[in-house]
Amino acid sequence: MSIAVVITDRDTTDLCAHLSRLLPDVLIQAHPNISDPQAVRLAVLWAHPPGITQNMPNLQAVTSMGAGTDHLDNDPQIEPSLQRSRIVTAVLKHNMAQYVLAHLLADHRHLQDYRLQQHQAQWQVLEEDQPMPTVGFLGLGELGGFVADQCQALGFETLAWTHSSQHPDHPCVHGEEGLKQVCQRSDYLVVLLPLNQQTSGLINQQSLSWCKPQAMLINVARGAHVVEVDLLNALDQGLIRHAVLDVFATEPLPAHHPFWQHPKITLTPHSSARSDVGQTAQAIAAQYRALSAD
Ligand code: OXD
Repeated sequence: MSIAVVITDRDTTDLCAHLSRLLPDVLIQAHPNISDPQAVRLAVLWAHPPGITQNMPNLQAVTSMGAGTDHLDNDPQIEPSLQRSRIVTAVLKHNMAQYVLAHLLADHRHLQDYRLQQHQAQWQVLEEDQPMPTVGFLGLGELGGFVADQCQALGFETLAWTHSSQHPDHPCVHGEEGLKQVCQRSDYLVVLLPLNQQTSGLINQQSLSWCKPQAMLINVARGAHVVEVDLLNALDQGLIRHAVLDVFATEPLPAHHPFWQHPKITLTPHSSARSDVGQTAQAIAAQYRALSAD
């Protein structure tokens, strides 16, 4: 019995070593050295070559190494009969909340402006006595819900656009009218949706035109949620004030992409919420043990 670790965008030596310690009787095979594909019962996939599971005839389950599962959904050769899961560790959730709050608080508390004032030896309070801003969430799943909780704990108002679910602490709206409401009411609009046919291109000319001119967009989901040219136009026309982007249609972001130099864009290299190796290995081992117990 074996686990295949098919993760192509980072070194997996540590992860495999952790797994071997947790599951000493299980053969851990790391891509591209999968010498016994027949033995594989669980495949851990991230940025995997599509079709890779085709030659694992005894595969029972696939799991995404992260929160997103679009790479599983987009691989038509993953048999529908296979169990699918994902790995959302506590570290991943904390990192995501830290990332969103770091940008939100830096903006809300004028950190950049105070830094400029400091250079000019200027003493001026920028905070005004105003209601706390509203953070709108597109998507309120495991990650969105956690980040929304942290925002609320710091006094921000929250509002969420969900498919149909309600939440005890965060008001939720649905459908096109709901999307319009969230865009219209949010000072910060956080995208934390799964990527699928319904959500691809959701941040487009129309939804951006519903936003407040002072709104900040924070996309930590997938690049394909945003129609890039529409975002550039919206920023240039002042439909929104700023965009914080951690994910892009093409990653790494090509060297000549207009996002790099845009004064109203802050970007990071898909670094918002990485998980740690220890917790990831524990989660994979638990999924494997559950399979073997079936
Ligand atoms: C994830 C990611 O889906 O890091 O976990 O993008």
